[in-house]
Amino acid sequence: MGAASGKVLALAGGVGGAKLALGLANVLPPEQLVIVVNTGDDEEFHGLRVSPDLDTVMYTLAGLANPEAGWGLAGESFEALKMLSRYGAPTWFNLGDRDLATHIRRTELLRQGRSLSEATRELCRGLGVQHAVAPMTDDKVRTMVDTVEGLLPFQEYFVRRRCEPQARGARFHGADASKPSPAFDEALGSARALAFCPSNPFLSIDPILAVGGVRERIRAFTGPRLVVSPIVGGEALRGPAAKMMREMGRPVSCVSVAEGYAGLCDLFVIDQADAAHVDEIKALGMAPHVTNTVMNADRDKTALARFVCRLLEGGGQ
Ligand code: FO1
Repeated sequence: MGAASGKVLALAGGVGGAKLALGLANVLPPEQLVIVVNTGDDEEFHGLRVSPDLDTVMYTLAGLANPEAGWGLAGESFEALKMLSRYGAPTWFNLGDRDLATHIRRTELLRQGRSLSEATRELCRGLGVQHAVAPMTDDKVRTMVDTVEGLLPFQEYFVRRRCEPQARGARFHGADASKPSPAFDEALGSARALAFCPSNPFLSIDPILAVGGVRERIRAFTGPRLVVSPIVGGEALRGPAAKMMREMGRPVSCVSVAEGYAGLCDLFVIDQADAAHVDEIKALGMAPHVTNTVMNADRDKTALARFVCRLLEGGGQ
């Protein structure tokens, strides 16, 4: 990334986040990038600690992710799950045979007293991931989706109920008492730039912002702060972001996303399909930048990451 020094702090959750994280890892050397990941989706299944967004980022950076699903491992089998089902265990959350090894190892490390940050470092080492991947916090924060049926734990809403219950918002249990992980804390103090990946703002980014002190520190962050909109042409590329916006009575557009980032973002990247919205984004006090943000192929991820890095270097477009 030219002569720029210092790290870019990327905030990510879910599949869209992992895609841009991979692009950034293709463009920036390990000493210039730290990827901080949402852990509000974490859950315990069969006595094992599962950290879906951390795993999605790790597997994506390791080149092991299932490209169709976006989560889990490519070429996965589910024999252990079938066996669990024979024993009457609930199997609505699809844990693959090889994926289970990740959760077994993480759980063992946590039981030995290691932090989630340390466990993640060890898992990344095993997978050959060279860029720093860290949880948002080592404390327990759990996303609860506020639905017309009441509060639902994130995976219950997302996987078991397929995002069907009408949502009114989300709460992040434990967030008030939580603190940023050591890598996040350090990056908030020393990174030269900050990028919000195109992740669901309510379910993937808000939990990161809810960690103790994080929102205030990002408000006060002195380097450039950039957001890539996860809403393209009035729809979410995947996941329930657009459905949730509708249910919460907000227009489904990149402008609604931008409104949520007021005071936290200087540069707002939107897709060509949304070029008509640049003036509304300017009116929110952010500099709009238009490019292709749809990341199907690896070259799209790298191209978007290059665009982001140029903006963060002050090169503009
Ligand atoms: N998502 C699903 O839609 N169905 C699943 O059965 C499922 C299993 C799963 C197992 C391991 C893992 O790391 C992720 C998994 N996910 C599954 C994805 C995950 O629930 C969501 O993608 C994230 O939490 C949202 O960002």
